Amino acid sequence: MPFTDGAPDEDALADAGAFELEAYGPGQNCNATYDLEPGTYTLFCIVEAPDGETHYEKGMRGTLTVR
Ligand SMILES: [Cu+2]
Repeated sequence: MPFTDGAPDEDALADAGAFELEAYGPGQNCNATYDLEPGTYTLFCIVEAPDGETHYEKGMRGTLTVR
């Protein structure tokens, strides 16, 4: 994962083809549609919590498989 000392390495993310989704608040649902090629995608949140850790570090991440 392109993180350095907990902070996202935005250049490495861009080089890896990362793109940003709209932010959603607690309890909200994502109703957007994305045109993705089949494959495995890593989802993670880089919002920084009040304690300085990113949500990624707190476990806000997952995998999406498009078939
Ligand atoms: Cu988050």
